[in-house]
Amino acid sequence: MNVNATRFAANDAAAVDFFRDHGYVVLRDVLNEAELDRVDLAWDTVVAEGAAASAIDPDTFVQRYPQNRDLWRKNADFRKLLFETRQAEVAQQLLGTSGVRLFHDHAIAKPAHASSTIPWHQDSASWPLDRTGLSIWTATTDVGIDGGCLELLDASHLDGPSTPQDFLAEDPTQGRDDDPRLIAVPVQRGESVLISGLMWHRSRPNVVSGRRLAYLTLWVPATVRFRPEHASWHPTTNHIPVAAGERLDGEWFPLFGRIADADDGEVVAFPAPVQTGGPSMFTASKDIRRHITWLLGYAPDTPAAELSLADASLRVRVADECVQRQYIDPQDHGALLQVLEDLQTNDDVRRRSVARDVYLQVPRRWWSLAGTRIAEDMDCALV
Ligand SMILES: O=C(O)CCC(=O)C(=O)O
Repeated sequence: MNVNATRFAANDAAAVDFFRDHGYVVLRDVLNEAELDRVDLAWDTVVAEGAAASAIDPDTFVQRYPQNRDLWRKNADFRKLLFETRQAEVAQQLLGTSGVRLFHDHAIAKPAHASSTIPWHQDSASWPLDRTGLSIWTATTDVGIDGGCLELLDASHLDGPSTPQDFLAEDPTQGRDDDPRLIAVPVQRGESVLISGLMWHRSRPNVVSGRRLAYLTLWVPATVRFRPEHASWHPTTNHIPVAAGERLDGEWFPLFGRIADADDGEVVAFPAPVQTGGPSMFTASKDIRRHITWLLGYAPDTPAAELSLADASLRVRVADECVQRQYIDPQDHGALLQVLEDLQTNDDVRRRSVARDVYLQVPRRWWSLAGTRIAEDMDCALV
């Protein structure tokens, strides 16, 4: 595999050319030592609060919910990292615009020997926006090739927008591994990887040591417009106060610099996700609810609150019914109950802490234990 060996100082003008040509660039000192320490401390606080809110121990919380979003909205240190560092200025410089908006921030941990693969994807395929932008990815430790570093397809931003990737539908080990453009981007603490929203990238598990914490801020040109049909499933859509087609605005998307009509650059349009009929990350929660509604014989329009998995007796009814209809072996009754409880916890953690089971481990277990067979029978019954 090719390994990146090119890095620039954050204020080096040559970085702009490299970014334009390659779709990524590694920069030193976007965040200084004190700011990196602040990321680590703030992350520990956010994790401790999220774990306590859902009565989970912090290590388990990070393993199950390695991605945590909207950090600057819930933590004063992450707020400082957004407003008092050079991240916005660097984003603006690389995008070549008079201003940028934050789309959102987040962090992804890959604890040693307890993480998985984030499959190949282009970030801006899941942004409900009409322009691409860039992400600033900063790890707070050295991250080597086996430590869960970013892997990219060099210059693949020039391929343009592709169909949004469905992490539940695709085998994460497949895809683009044979592409000769594949390049690993190991980093040292204090280096940031900036990637175009159109860049194909992934990260594999951290199989060495440490917790591999990456802090990310996602930036878009200040002229960007809301395009809901592009990716209406993205959770930030709920925070966008403007109408479709209008310029992005609102307190969730702070503006740095200014909006200049002259910056109205190239519009990107992504095709809609492909529906394969199998499990899909775009519809997983709704699909699982439909499975349960059908399985228990409720009307399709039954309000979600009446079929809440927070109700332990409902979970038992689902598992009993699956045994009864021979969707599962009786010996898997306990495993299915655990999946149902974990689905409920995922939902609880997402609502309380905006943290996510980024590898979709629990929905995968639902489909492999019972969901696939329920869906098949449901489809036959509905024909
Ligand atoms: O941090 C990682 O492991 C992957 C990040 C990534 O793929 C993303 O945020 O789009």
